Amino acid sequence: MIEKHVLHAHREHFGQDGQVYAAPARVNLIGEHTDYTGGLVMPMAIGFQTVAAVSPRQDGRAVFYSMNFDEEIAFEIASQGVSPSGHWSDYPAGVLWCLGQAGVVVSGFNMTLGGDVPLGAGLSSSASVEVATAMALLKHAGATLPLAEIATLCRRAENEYVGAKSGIMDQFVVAGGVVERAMLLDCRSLDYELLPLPSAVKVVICNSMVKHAHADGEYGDRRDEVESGQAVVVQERPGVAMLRDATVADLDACRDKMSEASFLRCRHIVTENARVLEAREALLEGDMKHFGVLMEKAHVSFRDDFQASCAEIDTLVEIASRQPECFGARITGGGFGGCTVNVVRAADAERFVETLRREYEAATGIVADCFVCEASDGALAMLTHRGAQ
Ligand code: GAF
Repeated sequence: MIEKHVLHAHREHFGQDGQVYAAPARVNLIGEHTDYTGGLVMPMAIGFQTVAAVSPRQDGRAVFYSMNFDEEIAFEIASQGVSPSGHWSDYPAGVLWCLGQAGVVVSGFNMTLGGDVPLGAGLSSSASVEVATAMALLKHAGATLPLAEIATLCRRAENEYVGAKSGIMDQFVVAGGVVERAMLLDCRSLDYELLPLPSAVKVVICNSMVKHAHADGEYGDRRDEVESGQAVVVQERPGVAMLRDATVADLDACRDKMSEASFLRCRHIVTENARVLEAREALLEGDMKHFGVLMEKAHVSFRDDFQASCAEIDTLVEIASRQPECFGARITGGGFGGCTVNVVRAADAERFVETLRREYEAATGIVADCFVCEASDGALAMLTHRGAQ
């Protein structure tokens, strides 16, 4: 459906037929702010999509057209340097730049980008654009790359071109997610395991409608606090190469050598890595009650130690936790607004959404957007399935 829409827009805008490539959004079930210290995360791809339609042009130029912004940006591929402008086009242009850095020769093209991923909601609209662009440009260039390289390249575009200091979770699951599976990703080795999600539960995402400012400010501040705490533990504790290797006892032993903020942020991460492993066990045993308890603990740690929640999100989590059909609820994504993720009994998902929306509006005056989701294919699996049709 979205693909047809984007193909149509491509034809209207460029007067050419295009080839389409898609990438989903993602939600993280548990494992927040652990990715950039080599930790563990458990996200899944979800059914929102960015679609990139691409067709060749002969003059060596890159032309990106965004349906969302109804705007075009064009430049000579050969002259492209790192010149981010705080514009939507930084994301696809960053991917083009990284492909060039990786030695992939991309000739002139027209690209239309469209889709339905909610922007700024914490569902990774940026990784979705990056991965869709990478898939389209790789095909256009007649090149292929394995999952880990696609994810690394797209992360690099975000870190080095756009200037947002994110980890690798979003790009990895957006590229590599699989239908009906959550992904346990080790962000140090990039090894991953696909874990079946019971069909008796649904994942409900609820947008607090409080926007987070991802590329600037608070995410970067938290990351700086974490990294300075990590530097202390690595220096002080033998065998600790990254925060991933540290225990709470290691942190306690270094507490007076770091700021209180760094100590608390690092404690969140160390305990969160342990919760992800426990959540894996719970999923494998089909014990959603235990999974839900871990989600609730993760939220408390995010709120109190990481201090990156906000009043509206806490209200959503508190309302959700009171509902008998809800196994667990927590903030998801970078923090400071955005969405909550809720694991609920499938049969009662719609009722859960109604209650959550009604009570949230009564408490805050804000009407939340809620989505009942299933784990979807990532960009690579979508391509494989399309090829097989
Ligand atoms: C954002 C980042 F992009 C991810 O890399 C990750 O750090 C996440 O916030 C927090 O877990 O989505």
